Amino acid sequence: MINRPRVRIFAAATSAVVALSLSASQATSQAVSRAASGSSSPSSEATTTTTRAKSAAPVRISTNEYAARRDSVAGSLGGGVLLVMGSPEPAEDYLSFYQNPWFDYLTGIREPGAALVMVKRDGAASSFLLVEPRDASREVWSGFRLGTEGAEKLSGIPSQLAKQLPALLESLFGPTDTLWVAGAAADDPTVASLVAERPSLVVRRADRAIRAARAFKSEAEIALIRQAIDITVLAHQQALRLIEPGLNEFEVQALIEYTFRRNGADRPSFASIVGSGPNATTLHYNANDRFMKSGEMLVMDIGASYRGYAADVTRSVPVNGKFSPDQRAVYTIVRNAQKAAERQATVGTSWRVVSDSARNVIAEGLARLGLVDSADAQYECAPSRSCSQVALYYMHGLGHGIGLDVHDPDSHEITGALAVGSIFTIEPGIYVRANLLEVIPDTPANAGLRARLRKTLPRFANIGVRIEDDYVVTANGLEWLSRGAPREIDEIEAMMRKPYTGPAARDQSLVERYGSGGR
Ligand SMILES: [Mn+2]
Repeated sequence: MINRPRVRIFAAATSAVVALSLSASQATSQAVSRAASGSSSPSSEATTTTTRAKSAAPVRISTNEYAARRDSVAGSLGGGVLLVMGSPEPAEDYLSFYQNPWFDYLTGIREPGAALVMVKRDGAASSFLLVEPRDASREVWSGFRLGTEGAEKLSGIPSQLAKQLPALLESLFGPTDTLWVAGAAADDPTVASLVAERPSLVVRRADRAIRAARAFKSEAEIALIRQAIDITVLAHQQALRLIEPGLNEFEVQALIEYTFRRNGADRPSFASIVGSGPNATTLHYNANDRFMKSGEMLVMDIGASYRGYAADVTRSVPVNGKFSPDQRAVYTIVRNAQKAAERQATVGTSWRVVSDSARNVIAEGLARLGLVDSADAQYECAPSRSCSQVALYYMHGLGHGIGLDVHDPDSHEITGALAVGSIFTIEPGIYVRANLLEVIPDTPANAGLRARLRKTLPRFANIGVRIEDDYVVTANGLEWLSRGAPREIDEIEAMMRKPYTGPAARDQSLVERYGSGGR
């Protein structure tokens, strides 16, 4: 899944946030070092495989870890009252409930209608959890609720009934006070009415403080992301065996999402992208309802969510199982771009350096194919404005952090450089739109380029390639987490030659991670 290019959120991080980042970074670094020095033997070379035992025991995030997260956030906020609303009961009975990551991150409570209140005075913070009551007759419809007792036991936070929220806040506010809110809470009706009643209340967003804490993943979080990735890799392996000309994209999507859920994933962590032919060149295509043909490329950008944590892995393959010379040429450039980024992605490297290394490979490759005039050639993209020709084919960022959100903050966004525990995607791509000439304004300045492309484009039209893998930075280098999904041309072709003989056998090592249900 691709991030739209956007302004860096953390460019103006406060010194308090940076201080938190450094201490959290050190903690994560120690945690990962411990993990690395355990039973597995990490390789000395970046991106080569390491042996890691599949952990059979279900991973749980401890109440202590949730408490530490709240402490981190409190530490970087000024005094006042923080209100983080959980997601409400879905408006329609038939929609499944999904807890918003802001609230989930701080409490681990995954039921509707809950809220977290934290009050910070003179540097000390305390928390209150508010939940829906136990109500046997309502539970006939909605299922069991934790109630205050269950919520307190699960979260370690003193709990009361959700209806007491206004009274609780009233008792906590001073004559003039700051209300910190996060996520969608700023336009929440509860917040709006609080502000209406207390004009002296200063409302400030806590998003940055919470995202800064979320950027540094704990050992348990990394373990959960690994499991989401393992399930996603299985789905890619299954899909490669199934794909053949004449299938519909939704048949491939169905097998992918079946594989997710069957192996304990909560849901896809974003709308699965299964795009063939021209759809391979549409970045956020997810209608997934086209019949695919021999000679076309198919892009599968998919990710399982496991206990709330996201994976994000993309494979691009020829529908008929054999790369054509032109498909091979484009694929090889993208793969080489990814390799260049992998070589750069080590502790202390800025993301800009990693990103530029991949972009340079793509730029030089596009020039060799004749799709751009040169690696740094420009064209007139708007009246008296020039843009890079490379961006006609590679128009998104190199990658992003993964976590509770598929586009999660990562520590490099806070500190500017990769650190031990950074967990993220690297996903270069090249997309040759058949109608590219409609994107390039028909101006005198562009006449030469347009004439040249009229000749070159047809060969490459509708070839879309994105290769996306997931990685974590360890003290020993970069670990490639999604390595089970075939990625080199010969590996892909070999896997696609295998017949599809029905769903894979039950994977006991994945099943053992289910645990005894829920959290
Ligand atoms: Mn992605």
